[in-house]
Amino acid sequence: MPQLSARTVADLPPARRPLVDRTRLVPRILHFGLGAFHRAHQAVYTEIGNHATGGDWGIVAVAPGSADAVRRMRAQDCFYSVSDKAPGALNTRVIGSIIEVRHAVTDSARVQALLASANLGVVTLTVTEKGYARLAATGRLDTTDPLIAADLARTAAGSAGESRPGAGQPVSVIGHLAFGLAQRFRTHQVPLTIVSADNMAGNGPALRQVVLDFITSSHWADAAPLAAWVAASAAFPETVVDRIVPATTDSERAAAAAALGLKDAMAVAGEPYRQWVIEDSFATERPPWAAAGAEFTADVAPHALTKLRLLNGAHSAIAYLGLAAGLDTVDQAMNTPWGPNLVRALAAEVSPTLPPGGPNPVAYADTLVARFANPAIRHQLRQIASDGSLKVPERWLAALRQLRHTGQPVDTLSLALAAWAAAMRPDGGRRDGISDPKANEYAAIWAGARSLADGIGQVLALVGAPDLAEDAELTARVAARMEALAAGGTPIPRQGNPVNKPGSPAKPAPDFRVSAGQRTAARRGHGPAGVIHHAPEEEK
Ligand code: CS2
Repeated sequence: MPQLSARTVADLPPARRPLVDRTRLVPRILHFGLGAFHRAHQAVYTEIGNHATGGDWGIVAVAPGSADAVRRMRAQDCFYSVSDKAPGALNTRVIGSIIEVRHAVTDSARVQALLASANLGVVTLTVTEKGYARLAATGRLDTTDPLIAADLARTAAGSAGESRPGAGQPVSVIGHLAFGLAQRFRTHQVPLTIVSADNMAGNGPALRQVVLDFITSSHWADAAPLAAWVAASAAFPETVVDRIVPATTDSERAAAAAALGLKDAMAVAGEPYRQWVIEDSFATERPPWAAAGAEFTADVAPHALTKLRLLNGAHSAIAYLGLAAGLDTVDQAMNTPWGPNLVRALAAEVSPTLPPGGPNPVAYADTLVARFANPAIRHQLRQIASDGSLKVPERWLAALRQLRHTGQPVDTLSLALAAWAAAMRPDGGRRDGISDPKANEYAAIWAGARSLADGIGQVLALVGAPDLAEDAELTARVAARMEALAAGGTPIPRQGNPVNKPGSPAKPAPDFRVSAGQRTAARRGHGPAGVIHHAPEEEK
């Protein structure tokens, strides 16, 4: 079978071909993170927006980690397909909005040249929480992170506050942004808009902070005026992105090939749903994303916190509880009695922490139940369970802190924390395939913990929540949940669950335990869960 490429794409039927003629696009967006999520989200918005408006916004996508995706994209002239997977229906189309791919390390000079170019107005990022190199406790830049430390050392290469060409090009994402902004400041001073599309509360301000921290920690003689210019002239809008796009499986690549009649090593598949809410605070012209359905708004926080605490929060809870129950994918968990109940119980529990102006939490949870149950999407629990040390604080701990301050119930979050803490123990059972930058620290904690509650406290302190670590009632409660889980089951909390009408006697909650029969039923009709062929991509 021939491979997807500039030559073969021309022979596809119109319904499978890109919407936009690639030759009219120019590099106007630089994107960090070449993972499945970007390819199925921002690249699609850009494609549809260009089509709707006649725009010429081309994306240069930079892979921060492995160069493997760069090679595979280049082999097919940067074309790849996106399959929308509704239950029982598959729609596959080639996307052409990525016009060039680069590797952050080996193509650093080209990435810097683009960042310095006055024609480039927008930078976007999907580099996962890890890519920001933030300190867990403060959110400030971790200047001891090896990539950051090396890039900071490179700022000493030029004596007069300049990064001489070739004297030391940056390799980290934050280093690239700071070096690029420095070049703009020292030349034309055209502003730049830098858009984080990662799952962090206040992702725009968080990014702004680490970029400014890099500049003020640099050896550049002009660091102070540069920082002042960045603070005044660069925009870091907050955004919330949403689309469930698991790592592509071999069977999804095969389905894409069958639909196209062409091999596509970079095929992605996701749910049909997509959403993008963007703070309307650009320093430069906006790409035509609104024409593709993105919503520009003054206040993103209610949307962002709802998505983070309900969707991502439920995802992580399902991941750790589902793995403990012997399941593999999110839709399997939604096929158990406890899956939908967990989503609704969590939504009810955290809803008091959400600012007004966002979606209705009960309706939102109902939508989540349907999205998570999509049998065409086999989202591996292990993928979601990875990097919990960075995800859990964003998804659960901020809400937990608020609820503890106001003395409100935290039963569901306690259960979720117990499943997470248990999964991070060296004897945590089905841990294979779960990666976490703090894995060694977890192992050391559990090797020396005096008790379960002590271990939980240490884990909470490790991920930046020393206040919660000192909450003895909380750690005791989580420890009790861990014991119940180890004993084979614990109920999903009933309290606050919207399935129980106010005033009516609480319905008995389904038992969390999943019997072998239920597990078989949950998996029925799915066949093997799908093999992740390539190592999970570093970028989401
Ligand atoms: C997931 C997210 O992998 C994960 O941790 O929770 O990637 C989730 O699928 C997306 O944020 C949905 O928009």
